Amino acid sequence: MAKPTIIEAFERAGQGHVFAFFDQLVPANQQSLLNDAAEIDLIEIGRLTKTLLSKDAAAGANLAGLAPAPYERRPEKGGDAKAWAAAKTAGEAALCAGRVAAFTVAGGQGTRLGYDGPKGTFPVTPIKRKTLFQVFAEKIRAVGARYGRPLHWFIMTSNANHEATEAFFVMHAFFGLERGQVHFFRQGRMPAVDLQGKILLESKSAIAMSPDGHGGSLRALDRSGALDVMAKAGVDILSYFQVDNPLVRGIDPTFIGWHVLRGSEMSSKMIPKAYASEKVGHFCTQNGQTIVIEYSDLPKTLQEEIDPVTGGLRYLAGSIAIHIFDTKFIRRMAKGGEGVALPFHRADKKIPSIDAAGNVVTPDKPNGVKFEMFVFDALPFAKNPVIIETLREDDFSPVKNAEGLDSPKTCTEDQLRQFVRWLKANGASVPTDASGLPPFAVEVSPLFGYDEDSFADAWKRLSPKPEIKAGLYL
Ligand code: UD2
Repeated sequence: MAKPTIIEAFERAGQGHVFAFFDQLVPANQQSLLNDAAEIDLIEIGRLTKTLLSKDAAAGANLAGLAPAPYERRPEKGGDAKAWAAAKTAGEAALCAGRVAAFTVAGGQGTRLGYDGPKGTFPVTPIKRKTLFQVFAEKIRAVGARYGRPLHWFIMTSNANHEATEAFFVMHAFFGLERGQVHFFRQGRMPAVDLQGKILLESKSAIAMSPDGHGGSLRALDRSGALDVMAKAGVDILSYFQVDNPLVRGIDPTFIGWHVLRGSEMSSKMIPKAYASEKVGHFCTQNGQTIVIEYSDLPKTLQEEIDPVTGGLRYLAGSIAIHIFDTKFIRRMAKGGEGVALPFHRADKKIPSIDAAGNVVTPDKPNGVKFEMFVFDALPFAKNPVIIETLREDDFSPVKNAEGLDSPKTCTEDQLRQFVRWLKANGASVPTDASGLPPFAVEVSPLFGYDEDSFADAWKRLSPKPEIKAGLYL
């Protein structure tokens, strides 16, 4: 049999070892190895190993001319109240016109949480133990009902969790959403390489492949046909959020309105960092462009630098991974072209693999490199990017770790505080401690109220008002 051309291409690229065991494999395994190989862009891998594995790459982020990025302050913090009100009106109009869809990136592995299964299937609410996916689904349903236009919801999965994610939605009848409104697609994969740039094998018949990062969502949205679905449905505004954050206002009219009124191609929310080393990205400017520098790339001195005018942190604006995209911008980024591409970041990892003799290697220190794209790296390519301030307590309480910071416990408590804030703002009396936490659990379904406005409306209609006590579920 003639040698498949793909094997020759790998040999020419210095990656012929990938097929070292090919002749020993049964035909089905040969095919699956060829399929893995077909996903790989050898030119891209060649470029990445040259640039990211070089000594210069270890120098870290370029900090020349870096400054904190400007952002729109909230009205109560000195921002322009009229502009915020106008944004809300514009955002509501976009929702009524059916221009908005929701987008959740859910391709991550959830390793830090130690949870086996798609992260979106993790239960988070205090009483009903609704999963992350159910919370988002109910918010999206409720927004659609409020503005009279059901929203499409796009969910990016990975090879590892795609089937399980779809099956979960089927099992739960799509949480009351129309089946045709929920769209799943897989993100792309990248091969891991060893420290010399050689592609690693997971087994004799499989390449060590891993998800290409949430930045891969832009090309996956294009490749999967999701952008075409949006175009057909008249959607040009895509609201992006992460699967780990049940507090997020996934669809926020005011944020949408800022995006629309500014003619922005990509907009982002910031929160003031709680402390200097908080693990969020930093909104900065450099050479007239807006960029995000990840916490791990910003030197400690800059993370801790004090602004002489405000007396607070100079690099205050934390990125909580909430963005809005113009769909034409996504298409442009996905197509790429001269100088238009998200960069890859290098992550050194312990990668289970086989060696040249075919023996299994279980490394105890990083033996290879994974390549990932970050979605916030699209910001410098966007026209008129706008960053708005949001309140942490209304937008951000992720579940990342099994214990301690950003854990199921802190997230449950933040949900409780939010429910109680809404109740109190509408005249109910609820005992709380100094942090706003009640001594018992209550829960508000997103279908009752998903933000302060929708809650206030539903509460007004409620007669008689219920007693606020342990176990109350609205
Ligand atoms: C991310 C941001 C950080 C901050 C924080 C807020 C990066 C590099 N850092 O940190 O700046 O905004 O979130 O919570 O993004 N995902 C995929 N496919 C992938 C990788 C990730 O879909 O290949 C999804 C994942 O399912 C999750 C989200 O992206 O929804 C964030 O992933 P993460 O947990 O790796 O991000 P983290 O916490 O390091």
